[in-house]
Amino acid sequence: MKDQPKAYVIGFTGAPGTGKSSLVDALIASLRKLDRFVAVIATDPNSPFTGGAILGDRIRMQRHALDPRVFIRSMGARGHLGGLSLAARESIRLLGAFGFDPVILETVGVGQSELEVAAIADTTVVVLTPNLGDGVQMIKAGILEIADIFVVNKADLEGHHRALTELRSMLSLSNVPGAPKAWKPPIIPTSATRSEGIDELWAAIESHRKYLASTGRGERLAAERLKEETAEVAAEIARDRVRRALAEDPALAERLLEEGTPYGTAEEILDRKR
Ligand SMILES: Nc1nc2c(ncn2[C@@H]2O[C@H](COP(=O)(O)OP(=O)(O)OP(=O)(O)O)[C@@H](O)[C@H]2O)c(=O)[nH]1
Ligand SMILES: [Mg+2]
Repeated sequence: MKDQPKAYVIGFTGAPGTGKSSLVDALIASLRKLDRFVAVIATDPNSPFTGGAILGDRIRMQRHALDPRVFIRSMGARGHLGGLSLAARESIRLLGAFGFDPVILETVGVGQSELEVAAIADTTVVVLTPNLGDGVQMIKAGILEIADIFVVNKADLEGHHRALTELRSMLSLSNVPGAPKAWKPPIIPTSATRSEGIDELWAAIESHRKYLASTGRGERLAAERLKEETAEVAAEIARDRVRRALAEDPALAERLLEEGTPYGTAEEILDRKR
């Protein structure tokens, strides 16, 4: 495991249409100039299949489609063991082993999905736009804690300056007293469609990566993640065993219905020798 090449994982999250795919597309172009092999996994937690918005994502990154050193795939939520995050983590490991670095994860920030991205990514980029309506909502939803970097995209649109100012003041207000945080999430203005601010964004990602490496925080987080993933996989395996046992053993299922003892029955099934 220690000898396996491991991809650095960058998560992009933000409200629908903030420009995540456009930013990733611009970033891929910069990274290809550095001769990096880049992989992108676009996930849509709302979609059972890979279509709809995700199709738009693929089109947005079309110009890289024929480059063998760029890997772009979409994932829907259903049909994966334990849902999206387990499937994404397994894919990231494989892509890392194949020499892709970084792996970029794009997820629409709705509900829990941005928290899932943050749990997987080494660096989480939260994308906002001058229409800070969505910004304020995101911040209410606890996005503040998960952002390692804020991007205010669509710098070419009116209201961008105000959006930056608002976000800055929101961030300074939210500074709760106590130990100062070692990492202060920078705010990067970008225009994805004009490819502006992309180098600054990459520089911010690099400096976050260096921060994680130099403080040992990256290693601690990776260890925590591996443990948590193992627990999630174990839960999935257990769930599967219990479902199968109940389906294959009508007597057991009947006894469960009579006695109404889910805990006891679950333990009984998991205690069985396989
Ligand atoms: N003016 C302007 N428009 C942009 C910019 N970046 C993206 N857009 C446009 O915003 C729209 C949405 O861009 P996407 O990159 O698909 O946004 P997204 O966040 O990936 O969207 P979802 O995946 O559907 O959540 C497209 O029409 C883009 O052309 C920008 O910097 N400036
Ligand atoms: Mg997109």
